[in-house]
Amino acid sequence: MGAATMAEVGISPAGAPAYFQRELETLPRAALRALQLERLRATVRDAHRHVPLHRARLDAAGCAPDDIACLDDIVHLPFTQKSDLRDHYPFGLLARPREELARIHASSGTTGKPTVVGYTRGDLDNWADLMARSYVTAGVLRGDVVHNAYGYGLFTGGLGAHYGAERLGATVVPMSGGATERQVALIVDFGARVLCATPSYALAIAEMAEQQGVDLRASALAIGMFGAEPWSDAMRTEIESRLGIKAIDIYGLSEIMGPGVACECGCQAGLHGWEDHFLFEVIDPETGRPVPEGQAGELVITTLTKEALPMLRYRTRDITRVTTAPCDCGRTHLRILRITGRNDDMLIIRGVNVYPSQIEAVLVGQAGIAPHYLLIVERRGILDHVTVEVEAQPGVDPATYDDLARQTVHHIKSLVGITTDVVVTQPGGIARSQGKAVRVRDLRKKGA
Ligand code: DLL
Repeated sequence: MGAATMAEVGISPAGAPAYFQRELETLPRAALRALQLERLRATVRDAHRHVPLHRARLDAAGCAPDDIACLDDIVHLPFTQKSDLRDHYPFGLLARPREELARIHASSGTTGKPTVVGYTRGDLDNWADLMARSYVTAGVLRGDVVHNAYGYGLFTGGLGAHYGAERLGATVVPMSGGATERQVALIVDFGARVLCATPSYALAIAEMAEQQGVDLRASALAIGMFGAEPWSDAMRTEIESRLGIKAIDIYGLSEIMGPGVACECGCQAGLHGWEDHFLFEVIDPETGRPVPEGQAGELVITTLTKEALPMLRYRTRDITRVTTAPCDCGRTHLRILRITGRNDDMLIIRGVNVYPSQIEAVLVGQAGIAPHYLLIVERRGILDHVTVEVEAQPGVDPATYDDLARQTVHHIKSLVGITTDVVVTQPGGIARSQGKAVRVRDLRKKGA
C-alpha cells in the first residue's frame, strides 16, 4: 500500500489526531488479526522455502507452514536469536539472492562477528512508510525541519530516521552524531522543530547549549524522537524541561528493521507496535512460554512483510509489557510499555534483579546531582558489587560531594533495594555519549 494513496499527512485540525496511513493505523483489531494471520502464513512459507535454517527447524518441530490455523499457533514455531545471524554470517539467513538487496546494515558487535541485515527495495519502502507513520504518530508534520543526530552508516538509526522523514515530506538535516557545538547552532539556525537522537545524546546537546548560553527552549524545537537505548521516565522529564519539548519514545532493532518498529503517540502511554508488519509476543525468558497480557517478559517479534530477512519469533532480549487496551489517539495497534532494559544488562546484586534504568530513575532529578552516570560492577569475594559514579551539578560545592553521595546511597537502597557505593565526581567527569550511552562497566568480564 503506497504512501501516496493512504497518506493523510500533517492534517491536524486542532485536537484531531493526524495519521499517516489512517486506515491501517485504525484497523479494527479483528481485521488486524486476520491480516496478521494471512501475512504470518506467507512469511513462514517463504522462510521455509528459501532459508535452510528455518526449513530445518520448522521440519524438526513438525510445523508445516500450512498448519498455522490461527495466530496462537505461533507458539509452535521455533525461536530465532542473535547468534543465528552470527552463525550464518553474513548472508546465510537471507530469503532473497544477494543481488536483490538494495541495502545492508550491520551492528558493530563487541564480541565476534557483526550482525548483518539486508533489505530489498520493498523492505526499504515499508521501512520508510513505518518511520513516516511513527513521525506523524509523534506529532511531526509535513514541512517540519527534522534535525537527525542519529549516527549515519551501518547503524540503522541515521538512515532509518532520514528516509522516514523524507517519505513524510519533512526537511531533513542529516547531521549524524558528534560535533555537538555545531548541532546546537544548526538546530537554531535552521529552525528544527524535531530532534532525532538517543536520549543520552539529546541531553549532551542540551548541556552544550546551556554552556554556550543558547536557550533551546526558546527555539522552534518541539518534539524529540528518542530511542536506541533504555531510558527512564525521570530522564524524559529532565530532557523535556531542559529542551522545552515533548520527548517521544521510539523503538526498533536492526534484526527486525531498524527504528520505527514501535513509537509513542502524543499520549506518551506506551509505544504503538505496528502490528500490520510485525507480530509481537511477550514470553517468560526462562520457560519460553507466553505470559498473560500486561505481565513483564521478553519481547519476541515475528516479521510479517520482510522480504530479504524474514524473522520467525526473534528473541529481542528486551524486557517489557504490552497492552491491547484502546488508546485515546484512535490507533488500534497494541502498545509496548517502556523497555526497562535488556535481559543481558540485568544485574543481580545479592539476589536482587536490577536494570541500570532503575538506578537512573533514582539519580535523575535528585538535587545537586546531574543526570550523567556510570555503573561499575565487580566481584568482591563471592558477591557482586556496584559502584555508581555520578556527576555533581555545576556550581555545587565540592565540600558537599560526600554528603550527596551518602544521600544517594540511601535513595538507591530505599527505592531499588540494593546497597551500592556512590562516588560523586566533578561536572564533566563522566564521558558523554554521541550515540548509545555506555551505562555499565562490568569488571567481571574479561577485558573490561
Ligand atoms: O537501536 C534502532 C533504533 C535506532 C531504534 C534509533 C530507535 C531509534 P540496534 O542498534 O539494533 O537498533 O539496537 C536495538 O536497542 O533491542 C533495545 O535493546 C535497544 N532499544 C532500541 N530502542 C529502544 C527504546 C536500534 N526506545 C536495541 N528503549 C534494542 C529502550 C531501546 N531500548
